[in-house]
Amino acid sequence: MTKSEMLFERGVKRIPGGVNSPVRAFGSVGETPRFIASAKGAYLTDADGNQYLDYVGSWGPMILGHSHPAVLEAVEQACRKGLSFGAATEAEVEMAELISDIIPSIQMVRMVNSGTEAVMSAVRAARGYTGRNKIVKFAGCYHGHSDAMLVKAGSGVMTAGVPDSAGVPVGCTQDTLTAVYNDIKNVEEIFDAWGQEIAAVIVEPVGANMGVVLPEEGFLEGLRRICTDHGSLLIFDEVITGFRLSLSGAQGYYGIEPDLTTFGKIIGGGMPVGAYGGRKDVMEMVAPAGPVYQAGTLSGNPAAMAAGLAQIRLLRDTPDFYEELHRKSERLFTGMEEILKEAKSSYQLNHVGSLGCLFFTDQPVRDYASAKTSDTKAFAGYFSHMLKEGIYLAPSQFEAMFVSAAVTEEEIEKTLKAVRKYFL
Ligand code: KE4
Repeated sequence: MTKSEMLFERGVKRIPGGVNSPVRAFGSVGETPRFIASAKGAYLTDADGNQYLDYVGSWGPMILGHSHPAVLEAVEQACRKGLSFGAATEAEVEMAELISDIIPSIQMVRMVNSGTEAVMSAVRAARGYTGRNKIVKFAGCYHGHSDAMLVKAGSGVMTAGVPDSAGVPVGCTQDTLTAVYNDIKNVEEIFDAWGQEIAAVIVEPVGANMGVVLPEEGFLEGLRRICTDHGSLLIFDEVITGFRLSLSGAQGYYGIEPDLTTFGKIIGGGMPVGAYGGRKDVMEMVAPAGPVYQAGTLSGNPAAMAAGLAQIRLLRDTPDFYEELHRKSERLFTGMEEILKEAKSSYQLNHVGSLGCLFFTDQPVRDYASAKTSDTKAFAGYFSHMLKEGIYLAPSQFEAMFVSAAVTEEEIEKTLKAVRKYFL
């Protein structure tokens, strides 16, 4: 038995499914989850000493690669001063200033401890500010596991959302309406039916939880127009795209200004951090400035702020960081497209910046329904092949490839060689 197998066997006895987050169980790819012992640069090392070239990057945070010396140094220094005070610190002010100086739509920001918490709080702020209850989300977009977001689309625009998880009372989802990604007409129908009751639309500006699905021309612009016209707030969930697609995330990349934005992952540099922010008049509704309550013992934790500040400053100050990351990513993804073409495969590869996804379907993937036509068994076969070749992909067809700055040209060629070996 490998160490990972032994650890998994032990883990399942004491942890639900043996993991602390479901996707880590490798359930949809039929492999034993690899228990990771350490990581450096572009590589993970598992408990058996096997090395993998990492295209998950902890689901996004490790955009610089693992164990970046400047980030580790900043955290070590912060830890020596104490781990947590439950009191205001200079680092939190610096973090709020850094994020709001970089992103034009962010006038105020509140730190929390996860993307889930950021979304839950932003939705509450939007409801508090507008005095309305309904929220529109999109099928296939994932916004963390707060009750109101765990919803299955009700059939037709008139029906309220039904819970998509056990333990979620219908009362928590009845105000969540589900629309079709890239379908502005559907959003207009929902607003025709509920317009004055809709507090906000929340959207992943690039879908990255149904695999990678790009916003089509006019989609994000349409959401911006519709929200403005109806006095609803537009919330960009940039937990994945924030500081990834550009220094100003997807809103900078596509030039659309949301009213609120949620962050996670990259802003924590690998430590548990989330944040939500945006218009001052909305954020001043949040306690203790205003009547919308939200709190957190470890929000703005000093060690986590040190990691986030170090990482964001590196992204801001490294010349041509995003140009270089996108150039390498483009080489990888277009290289994969060429292999698919040579193999006369009709599989679909969606990519933007350092995010990409190979869909095992011959249909263009533009929303959740088309993503779901993918052959997940075929994906599992590809996943296992790549793992054997030492390439660590997200263990699910409906996740993204995350390219980090630590991946070199040689490693991209090594990846393409492994892809070629599978398809040709
Ligand atoms: P967390 O609570 O996991 O920090 O963030 C929730 C979240 C919110 N919004 C978006 C767009 C997200 O992608 C996420 C979390 N992403 C998943 C990966 N698809 C996290 C991986 C996991 O659940 O273990």
